[in-house]
Amino acid sequence: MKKALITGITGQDGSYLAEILIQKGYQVHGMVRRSSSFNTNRIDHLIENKALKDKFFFHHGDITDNNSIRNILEKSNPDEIYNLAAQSHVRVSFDIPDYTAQVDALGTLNFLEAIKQNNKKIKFYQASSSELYGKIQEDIQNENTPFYPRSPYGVAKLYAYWIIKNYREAYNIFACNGILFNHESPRRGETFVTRKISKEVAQIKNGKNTKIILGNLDAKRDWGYAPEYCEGMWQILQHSSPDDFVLATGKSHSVREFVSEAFKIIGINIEWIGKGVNEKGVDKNSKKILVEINPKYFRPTEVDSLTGDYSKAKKILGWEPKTKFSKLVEIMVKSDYDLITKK
Ligand code: NAP
Ligand code: F7E
Repeated sequence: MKKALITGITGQDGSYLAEILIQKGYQVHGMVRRSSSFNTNRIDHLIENKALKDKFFFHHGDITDNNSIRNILEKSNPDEIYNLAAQSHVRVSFDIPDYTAQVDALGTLNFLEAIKQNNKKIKFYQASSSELYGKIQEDIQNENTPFYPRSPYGVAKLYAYWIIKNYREAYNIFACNGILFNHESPRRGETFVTRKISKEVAQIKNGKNTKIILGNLDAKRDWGYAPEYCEGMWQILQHSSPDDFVLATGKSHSVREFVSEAFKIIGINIEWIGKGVNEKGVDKNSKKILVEINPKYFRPTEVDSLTGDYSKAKKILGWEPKTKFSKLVEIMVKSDYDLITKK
């Protein structure tokens, strides 16, 4: 039975990847931070499932702590490691740049060193990001597009990207970068823009909220559906040689479009009036103001627009995104509405 170790297993991607690998017959080990409060809600169904007694294990640890990395490698003896752990919030990385670098950059190095010293046969997946492209140098970004990160998060992930390549070339380690564009789901953290919108639109429908306050509505992202991207992570490690791959949908939409689409799901048509920080989203029928801007959500340096070219992943791995933008928004709004109404 193959064994996989997932860091960041309590996060959006970690939880989907754990399900996918268990389904494929893996024994899955997860690294979980011992924090002040339990944060395992995305994997509780796996922890509590008695049928997974010999298939799913979690271990306390932190990727900034070399002792815990050593312990977890000894206990789990993995064939594959998926390094998904990160301080993953771009806006927050401006407030805690040092911490973000410790986790997102050096955390990756810690694992590579442990592999180099203990077992060079372990395959390693690194959660690289479209944030590497930042201030884009080409309209559509692929594996050859030059990077220009625009946040401490992006810069930390750039270190991780290059250290993966360096350990691959210097020590022949099977280490790969998945350069993933934004991917979302009902399990997305609630402070990322898509989930913030889907949750608050569902609350408005249910009468529990009256308005959504957002930052930059012009930002454009290439949004895909997270479970499909987690399947892609596995495919990247099954390829015959280690390599780097972009996973994306090839289509981008603005935050404003995401808002309009989300309100459509609950039967509201949004009309946009005003400009800049005074722009407002208004219900076309009732004329109620439903969306406003607060500059506190702006970033010191913004990534204006991202669109990925996934043709290499399609050609070599046979990977393709399936869920379209409007379906993704529908899945998220309906799931948040169900969550609220079931409470
Ligand atoms: P997420 O939901 O924020 O999950 C991040 C995970 O990392 C959580 O499980 C968190 O644990 C864990 N973590 C944070 N610091 C840690 C540390 N020092 N030691 C061990 N674990 C730590 O992120 P996601 O959306 O699933 O993304 C997964 C990975 O892909 C991240 O590396 C992210 O940067 C990257 N990425 C994401 C996207 C995207 O669109 N989602 C796109 C490209 C790349 P706690 O539960 O204890 O906080
Ligand atoms: O912002 C704008 C904001 O925080 C998207 C992470 O998973 O994907 C994610 O990073 C856009 C930005 O994601 C609000 O300014 C407007 O332009 O949802 P986000 P992100 O920064 O793209 C990449 C690929 C990762 O690797 C990261 O780990 O939306 N925006 N108003 C807002 N953003 C937030 N969060 N909140 C707002 O109110």
